[in-house]
Amino acid sequence: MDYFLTEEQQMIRDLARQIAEEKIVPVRAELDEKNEYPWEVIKTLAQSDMIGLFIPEEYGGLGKGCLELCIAVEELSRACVGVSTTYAANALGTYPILLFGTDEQKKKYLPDIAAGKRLVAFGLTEANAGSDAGGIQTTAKLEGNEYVLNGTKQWITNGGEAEIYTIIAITDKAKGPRGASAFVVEKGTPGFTFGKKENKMGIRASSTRELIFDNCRIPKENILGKEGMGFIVAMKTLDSSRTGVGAQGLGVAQGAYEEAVKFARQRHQFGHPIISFQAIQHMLADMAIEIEAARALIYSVARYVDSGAKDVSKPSAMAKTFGTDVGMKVTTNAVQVMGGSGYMKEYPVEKMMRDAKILQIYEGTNQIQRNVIGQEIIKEAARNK
Ligand code: COS
Repeated sequence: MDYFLTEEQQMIRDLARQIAEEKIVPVRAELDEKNEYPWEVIKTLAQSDMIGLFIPEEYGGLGKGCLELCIAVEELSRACVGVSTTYAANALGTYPILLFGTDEQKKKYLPDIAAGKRLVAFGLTEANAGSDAGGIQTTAKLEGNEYVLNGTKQWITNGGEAEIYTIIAITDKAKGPRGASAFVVEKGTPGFTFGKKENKMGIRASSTRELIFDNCRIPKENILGKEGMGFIVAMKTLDSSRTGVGAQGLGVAQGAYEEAVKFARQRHQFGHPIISFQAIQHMLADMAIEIEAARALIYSVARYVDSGAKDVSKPSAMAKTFGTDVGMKVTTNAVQVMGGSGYMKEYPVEKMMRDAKILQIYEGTNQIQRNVIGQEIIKEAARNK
């Protein structure tokens, strides 16, 4: 299929693929086994200007949009979702600054982020606030010229490794979700520490930690947007990033499919390569259809986002849900095509299947995405009545 990518978009895809093949594929199993953060890959991505892909040129980035970011994420995910999570979570953490930061805040943080000098993490989730993002309990109280943060964020990607954290905290308890605000907190600020690194089923190259705020004082200028806008900052951030999660599902599906095809050509049973059997061909055909459908949807949504469309909640939730459901289905079927070999760590598909699972869970479970889509359907129906 030809998606009519521009020459520049093709160059981004080729560069991301080259980095994935040369720098990620050789080390992915070891990073997974050792639960090790991919600093070497991050350095390469930074040197190749890939980290600043989506950051405007005036702040040192390449000024590209959602489609280019999705293409890069897809290629990295084709090799390793642990690495692509690290890369994509950096964009997730940056969106609150990009979307809601003042020019001063952007000048302060974005050039270092674009250069890959300082990584970013997004802190919304808490022990008692996962799907119910409005239920966060971390507080930020204004005292003189400072906000004082107290509370614990859970399961934060890039936690501990990132230097810059965009944090959602409650400034006015009485107002519920409308009493939330967004802040930038820098690593090293007194009162800000990290919990243990989580031991996960998949995406083990990425780090996931608690962020602990114990009377952590930050300058009041670190607020993003105004007091009370935190929930909207979080929702708009997730609207911006979810298409990229769909691209992770697409990439891991593509990687697993290629492994399954390669294996099915080599593996002989009953005197023939197993790819000659209709049972296998039908499985591969379904995988190919699902991958192409996911790519068509994700690229279209990304182009829609890049058109400057105002409300992208529904399409980005669709791209996230479909892309990641395809990721899970195709990786599972790749293991099935490869049988016992697919289940062994000698082949990459068992890791791909473990990695794919989180994509249906993080940045809003696929059930929450369907709720978001459902709410939009209700609104559209009311408008068209
Ligand atoms: N853009 C702008 N505004 C939005 C919005 C969006 N995408 N989504 C919701 N809002 C607004 C609503 O319009 C509403 O505004 P008003 O109070 O003015 O009416 C407000 O935010 C609250 O919205 P809602 O009532 O829908 O909030 P809920 O508490 O019911 O939660 C869901 C909505 C479930 C969609 C939200 O909590 C969510 O996305 N949860 C998943 C969180 C997540 O992705 N976590 C992953 C961790 S981050 S990696």
